[in-house]
Parts: sequence; structure tokens; C-alpha cells
Amino acid sequence: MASSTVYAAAVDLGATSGRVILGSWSKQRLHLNEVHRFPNSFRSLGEHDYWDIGGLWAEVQTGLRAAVAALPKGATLASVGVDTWGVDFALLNDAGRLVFPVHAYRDVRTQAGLKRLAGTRAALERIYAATGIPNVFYNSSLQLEETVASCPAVTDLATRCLFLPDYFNYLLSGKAANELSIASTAQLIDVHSCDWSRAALNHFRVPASWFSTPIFSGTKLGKLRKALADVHPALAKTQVVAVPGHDTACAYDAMPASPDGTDLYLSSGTWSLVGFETDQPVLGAEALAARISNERTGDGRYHPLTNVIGLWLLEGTLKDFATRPKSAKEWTQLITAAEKLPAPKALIDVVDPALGNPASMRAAIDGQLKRRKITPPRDLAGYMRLICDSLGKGHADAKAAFERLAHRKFKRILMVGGGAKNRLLCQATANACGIPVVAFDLEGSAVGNLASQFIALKAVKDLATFRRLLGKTLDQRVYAPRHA
Ligand code: LFR
Repeated sequence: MASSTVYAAAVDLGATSGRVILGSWSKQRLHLNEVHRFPNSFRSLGEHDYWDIGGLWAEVQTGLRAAVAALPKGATLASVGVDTWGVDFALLNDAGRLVFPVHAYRDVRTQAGLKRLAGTRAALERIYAATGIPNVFYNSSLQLEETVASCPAVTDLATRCLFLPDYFNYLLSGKAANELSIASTAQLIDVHSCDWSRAALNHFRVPASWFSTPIFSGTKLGKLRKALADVHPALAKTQVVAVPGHDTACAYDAMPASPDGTDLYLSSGTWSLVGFETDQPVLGAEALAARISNERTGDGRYHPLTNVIGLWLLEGTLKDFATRPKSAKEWTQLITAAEKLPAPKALIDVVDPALGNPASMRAAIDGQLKRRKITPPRDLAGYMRLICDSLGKGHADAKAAFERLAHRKFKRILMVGGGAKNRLLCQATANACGIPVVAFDLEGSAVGNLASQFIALKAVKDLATFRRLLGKTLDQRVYAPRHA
């Protein structure tokens, strides 16, 4: 196997964009070919927000066809794997039909449940001790609680809950399974085992029968459904592999980390996910206060992380400006203009819930600043500077909490994702954290997705080997901390 080339397709769906990447493993080296990229967004109907699942499925199929078209003559696609953003799910009946619309996690429907749990200290602590996941508005637990409460008949109609990567795996293979990393984003997995938490399921009144025992990543679910496999001979034997279904778990797997555990990870996109890998969860009252989320790796370990609001702030603010950068050159100009500005006198409070899903992000930021008697920026460069410096501080706060509570000292921050291309954000992070940021030009989630497939296909021995080999080939840029 080692001497021949193996081809696999990574389907990587993010909340604002998706892509299908054809990966090949040849001579101990990964090659990537992005064969399909498309925008993604949720849509509002009435008071609620929904994903266009049919549209996403069409894009997945377009991507698969593009992957086949990009194969060399006579080559076959060995496997396909799917990762998506966390927490969202599909409810199905025994025939595999959707019985409830797929809501988007920014929908306001969880606000009442969020406040209820936040206001009941004993329950909040009990749920955190059971699941290791803090009380956040998007948790599937709150979404499922609201679904059952607002539509009680759903417990008769639905027999299965599949998180979105599980659902796409089901559409691809016909096999319904719950993969562990994505299940762990739900706030329903027992933090001390790799199974569902009865305490959490009971608390949120979610039927345990909707779930099956989670599988580990790397499990082969079977071949593509016949209708899909028949599209092209290259797909006749393609296996659907359950990779870490959570995009963040994939992105962390792609980190060319030092084996001594001294690297902190930052996957920077719509959200900033700051975290690290460990065999032990980080629990207790202080961890809960620091919003440490003990999500799982595909093989059952932990990657405690803090979810900082991320470039969602910038994506939203850009919508409020008539002109936004369109080319790489215009982006560089905007970043250069922002760099030249003096450091903002005060930063955005990045944990303010008002920034979660505002009608206008600029108005929400200005509102917060004005309440604190701070003058808002005048132009887009001003917002860019304020957002990057505020995120840098958010990243530093997360690092400090991990060092204190997990008794670790981090030497570097490894950064992947769209934000790793933003030198202002990388520098602001290095400055606030006081350690170097090593930024990689890497589609982290898609690469972690492919790693899991190549390991399942036995083209690569294990994750440590993949990381070592990947690290040798990557371009990196180091940002040393500077002091103002
Ligand atoms: C990133 C991510 C985060 C998760 C958020 C909501 O894409 O998966 O890890 O907290 O989306 O699902």
C-alpha cells in the first residue's frame, strides 16, 4: 500500500462555507486538491433559523462528482468522510425520513432554557460534572429540550437523532451511527466514559432511544449507497469512513503538534477554538466559570477548549459596510491600514451574549461600547483592529485558564483555519498571550478528516505518524510576541 497512491475525499461543512477536497497520500506525503467550494448560511422562516439541508446534500454530491473528475485516469476513490460544525442534528423515523426541520444553532429558541439552567446553580453544576460541557446557547441538549417541549408529538414521530455528519454519512452509506466527537458537542455524553449520560438525557427530557452507542472515528460504515456508487466506476468500491464528525476535532487532529504536549491549539474561523489535548478532562467550579468545554477526540480522549466568539464578529461587521475587500490585495490593504492605527483604548467584551446573532453586528458592537462610554471606531479598518485585538485578548484569557486549571505551561500556539492568514490577528494573539504563534496555511478540518481516512485505510500507521510527516511539508509563519 505504502508505495501506491491512495485517494480519499473530505467533505468539510462549515457554518459559512463548505468544501470538498480530494486528498491523496503518496510517498508518505499528503496532496490536496480543492475540487468544490460553496457558501453556506442559515435561512429565517418566521421567527426561526434553519439550515438548507437539501441544498447542502446537493453540494456534497456535486463535490463527489468533482472529486471523481479530478482523479487520474483509471484511479478509484478509496473513501469519503464528512465533518461539520458542531451541535446541530436531524430527527428521523425508522424509514430514515426527516420528521422535524433542521434548526440552526444560532436560533433564539434555546434562550429560555439557557437562562433556566444558568439560574439553577445545582443543576448547572450537576450537568457540568456529568458531561464536562458548559451551558452555552447552541448546545444540542437545549435545542432538543426545546424541540420536545414545543412539539411533544416528536417523541412519537422520531426514532433516531443523528448529528449532521452522522446524517450525511447515513445519506452516503445507508448506515445510521452516532460518532463520538460530534456526539460530545451535545452536552449529553458522560464525561467519564464514551457513552451517553443518563443524567443529562433525563434532565433535558431527551429520549435515550434516539441514540446508539457512539462509535470511534475511523470506523468503516460500508460502501456508498448503490445509487451513488453507480454514478461512476471510480465510486464502485468507495467506503464511507466515520471520521471525527466535529470539524474542530478534525482541525485539532491536523495540528503538527510537538509530542510533549506543550502546544496550545487555535482553530480560527467563524469561531476561535482555543484548546489542547489530554487524557483527563478539566472539571470543577473554576473550569465551569472559564467555560471550558471537554469535547472528545475521535478516539475517546479529550480536547478541553474554550469557544471564543471568533471572526463571526468581522463577518457580521463586514455586512454593515457598503464596500468590503474582494481580493487578496484589498484584504492586505485593509489589514495594513488597521495595523497602522493606534491600539484601541478599550476592547470588546467578547463574551457579551448580544454579539451571538444580532441583526447588525456593527450596531451590537457600538451598543456595547457606548454603554461603557467608549467611542466606536470610525471606519472598517478601525473595526478590524478592534476585533483582532479583542480576539487576541480572548485567546490569552483562555490560555491563562488552561495553564492554571490543567497545570500546564504552553510554549507555542499552533494556529490553523482562515484566521491564520490574518497577520493582524496572529500578531495580536502572540502579543496578548506572550508566546509565539505558529500559523499554518492549512485547511485544518479537511486535513484532519483525510488523516482519519488514510489511517482507516492503513495507508498511514497512526495520527502521530501523520502529524510528523505533515509537519515536515508545511509552510509556517512564526509571530513572536511584541510589546507595545
Ligand atoms: C466550529 C464549531 C465549534 C462549535 C460551533 C458550533 O465550526 O464546530 O467547535 O462550538 O462550531 O457548532
